[in-house]
Amino acid sequence: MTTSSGFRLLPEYFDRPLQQQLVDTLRDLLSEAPLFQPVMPRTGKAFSVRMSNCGSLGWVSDINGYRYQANHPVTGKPWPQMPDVLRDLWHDVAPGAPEPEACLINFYEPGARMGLHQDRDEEMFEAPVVSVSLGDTATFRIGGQTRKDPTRSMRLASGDVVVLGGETRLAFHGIDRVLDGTSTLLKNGGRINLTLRRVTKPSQTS
Ligand code: MD3
Ligand code: FE
Repeated sequence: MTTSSGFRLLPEYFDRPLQQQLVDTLRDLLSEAPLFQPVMPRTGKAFSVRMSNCGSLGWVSDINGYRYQANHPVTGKPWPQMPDVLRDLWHDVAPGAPEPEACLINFYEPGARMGLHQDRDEEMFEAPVVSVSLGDTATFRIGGQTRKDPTRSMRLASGDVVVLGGETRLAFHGIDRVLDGTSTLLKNGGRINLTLRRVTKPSQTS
């Protein structure tokens, strides 16, 4: 098992027709596994982002904490399968990494944001996180491994893929804002972000 290779931005990895196909695929998927409203552990304060997942595991946040689980928190059903187009992306940009288990689907309405945080609910950090942006452009902020490290800002546009491996895997990051009217992909505006992850340590074989 290999991996790592810091931060990679692949601008417009998906061209417009493929973005449209992805949105169509996501529409079907979200009818099976509807967006839910996550809340912060302890405080119960709602996120401004709504979420769903596909793959064998999904990330959820509720009053009790953050965790990965096999079932949708509202319907109780298993998450839908990860579409082939996302598996193919993973194999292309994370060759040699164990198979992805979770794809978190974040939906940002105009005005939604995501505060600076680290992603550390997974059991392994050797595999990268792979992100796909669809719809309106977002201002993305990324810093270092501690909250006080300096941050830089960049734009993520529709079709862009980001691969976060190596030391950037544990970097603080967030979405400052979604820029209204910057894409025509989603009829009612807003932004979708997909994050593909390996959650569990692969079992030793051979
Ligand atoms: C940098 N999502 O779901 S994607 C998240 O656009 C999340 O919805 C943002 O942060 C979004 O946890 C950012 C780009 C991204 C994803 C994972 C990272 C950047 C990352 C993990 C480590 C460092
Ligand atoms: Fe994150």
